Amino acid sequence: MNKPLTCHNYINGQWISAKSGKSFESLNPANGRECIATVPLSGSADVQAAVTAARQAYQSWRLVPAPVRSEIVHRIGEGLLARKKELATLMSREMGKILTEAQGDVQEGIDCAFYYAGEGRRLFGQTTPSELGNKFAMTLRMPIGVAALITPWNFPIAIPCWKALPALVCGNTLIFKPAKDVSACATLLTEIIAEAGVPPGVFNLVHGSGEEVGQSLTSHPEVDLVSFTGSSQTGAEVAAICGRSHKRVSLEMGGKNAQIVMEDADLELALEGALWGAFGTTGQRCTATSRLILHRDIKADFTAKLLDKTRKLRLGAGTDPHTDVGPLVNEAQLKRVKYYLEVAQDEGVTILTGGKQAQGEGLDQGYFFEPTILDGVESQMRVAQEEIFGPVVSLIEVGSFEEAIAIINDSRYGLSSAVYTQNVNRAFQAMRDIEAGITYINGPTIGAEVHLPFGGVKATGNGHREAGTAALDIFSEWKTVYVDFSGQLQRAQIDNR
Ligand code: TXE
Repeated sequence: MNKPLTCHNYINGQWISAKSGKSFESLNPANGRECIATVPLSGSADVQAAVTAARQAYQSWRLVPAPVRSEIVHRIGEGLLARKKELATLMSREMGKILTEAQGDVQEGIDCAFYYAGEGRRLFGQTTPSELGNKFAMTLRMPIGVAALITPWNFPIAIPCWKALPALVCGNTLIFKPAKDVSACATLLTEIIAEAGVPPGVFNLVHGSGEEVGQSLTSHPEVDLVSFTGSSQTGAEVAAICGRSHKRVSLEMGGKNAQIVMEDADLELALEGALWGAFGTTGQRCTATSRLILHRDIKADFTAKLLDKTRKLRLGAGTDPHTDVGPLVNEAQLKRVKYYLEVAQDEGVTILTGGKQAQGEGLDQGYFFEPTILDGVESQMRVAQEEIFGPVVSLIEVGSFEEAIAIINDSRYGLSSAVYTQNVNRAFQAMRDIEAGITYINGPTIGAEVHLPFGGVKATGNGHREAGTAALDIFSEWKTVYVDFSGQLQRAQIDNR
């Protein structure tokens, strides 16, 4: 076991402990006895210090030209690249995802940095003719102010980068509140951001719980914007608080993503997609495949093959290169998945494989759950409607393409979706008719790229999109500017009629 790290808050360019002097431990989910880091248990006094620093820094940061801000973001990308292996190993130990996926998580942060570094030289507005003579009209992107970034544990580097990097390029100052389970990863990311030359107060890190630090941030009158990723329940609470105080709030929440496999699909391809979508990251992705909607003509064949492949998946610590499926992130997630297996049994579902906590050598001290396939699931059942967030996939049989589309849309969520078919007409109908922010044709429900918008409809989001140029709309306000060079009063809609 490695010696535990000692994490600090990062406020106004200083690494400091919580004012309370209290701390908590971040544990290895593959071995709950191993402490990865001791972390400050912060409270509202620490939030206040961070908000004061961010408010003050905002006055100068907003005036730094965006291309200069984006050079710093570029250096963050270089820092992430240089420490990719170190970050991925730490992530694998602290959060449990397997090394290759942890490297992918860091790579997403790197891609994000280099992408937004470029955006700093664009941040395009519009110029457009005025309806009046000798008058000029244009739009400019303005920063919003102090932004709180509240992030979950499932993408410890990628999600904070998705938020922080466009927010910095747009000229905001930030307070980062990571999930407690990934405090060490958040600290290392902050170290990289600080070393890239972000001025004191522009980027602040406050560790601690959602109830204390998260709520203090969302209700603080001098926080102008909250960007949140997490559960739909917490997201709704955050949105209610922000709504009352007129804060901008962007929410990226749960999913109940489905993959449709039609009778004309390339079955081997669909199988690989299903396996990766359902069990990658131990099913703990907001875009994970938790429903497989299978045409009755291929269901038996597909299910038999899926079962065979699922049974061969090797469970273990994410740091072991032979592992296919790592642990769940913490005890609460393990309890949640176990609870849904009880629900499945009450609903009369057949458990084809898995269904229980995994036992065996190397597994007993961790939060491991066997990859699970539920059969005979009907769309209105709770296991088909509620986000489980674990290695559990439900099989739903359909008799037609229309039925498959109706079932995929029979959800309060609408994040990702996938359709496997060789029929181009069906592919285009799916793109048009599926109620989701993302649709993959002949690819699994996971696999977002940083230059395209990411987010969902219904209870998944609140209309915003992360990544791509869409993220700039979260972190900036439009200002419309008119310049009248006629030297006289010109009344729009009146003097030119
Ligand atoms: O999420 P929370 P949890 C879903 C998934 C999972 C469930 C619970 O279904 O099983 O949520 O996970 C902070 N005010 N997703 O409990 O509570 C919290 O500290 C302000 C899907 O981890 O939503 C953390 O930093 N902040 C999701 C962040 O919010 C608060 C990824 C998310 O925590 C707060 C994670 C409050 N009152 C979980 N309470 C996805 N979309 O990928 C908590 N937080």
